[in-house]
Amino acid sequence: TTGTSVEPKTGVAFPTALDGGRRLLGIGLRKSNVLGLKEINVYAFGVYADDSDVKKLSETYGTLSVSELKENKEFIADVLDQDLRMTVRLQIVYGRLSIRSVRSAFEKSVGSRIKKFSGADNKELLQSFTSLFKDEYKLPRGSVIDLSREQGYVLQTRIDGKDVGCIQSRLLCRSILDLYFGEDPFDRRAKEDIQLGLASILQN
Ligand code: DAO
Ligand code: DAO
Repeated sequence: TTGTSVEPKTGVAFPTALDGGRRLLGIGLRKSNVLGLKEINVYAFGVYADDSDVKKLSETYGTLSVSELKENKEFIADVLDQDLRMTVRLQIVYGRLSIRSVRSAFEKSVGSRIKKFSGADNKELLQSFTSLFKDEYKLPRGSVIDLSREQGYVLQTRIDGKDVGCIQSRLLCRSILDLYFGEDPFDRRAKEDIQLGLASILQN
């Protein structure tokens, strides 16, 4: 049976599993500083993974215990980089988000990861994604954005269940997931839960 898990600071609820069976690993909060003055909660997020895909890593890591896996950097790096189906669900909390601010935040956050992993700016890759953000889209409080890595490193984006586009890029998939459970994540507590969740899948 599917329950929900609630992000405590915002009250936003996430289903513990998505259609197709992806399981919730952890939830957290993306904040932002407006002009360095006021901190706002921008969105709550939940990270989901397909169990059977994560289990493919058991050949490499299956002999490790949950606590060893939790600390294992190669394991997390493989989950970030391998062709495993995952979804990050964002639920907008901030009520005055403009597409322009989404675009510029994205260029900063995802752009810095693309540069970190590839050593280059890859402006075309960034633009191929931000060009999906049409100016007429609205993201009012409560909007749900699903960013999914589908088989073959296809990044699929849905807004309120509606497909807005797919981009095939291993680098882009990894760069987006890195925001949530990479080296410098938006929410450290969430990353710990995600690591524990991933480790538990392997030990089941
Ligand atoms: O509009 O004044 C403002 C501040 C907005 C902060 C924007 C942060 C955007 C984060 C990306 C949201 C992705 C859905
Ligand atoms: O939080 O800095 C961040 C980046 C989050 C990824 C944002 C993707 C937003 C895609 C939806 C755009 C819809 C117009």
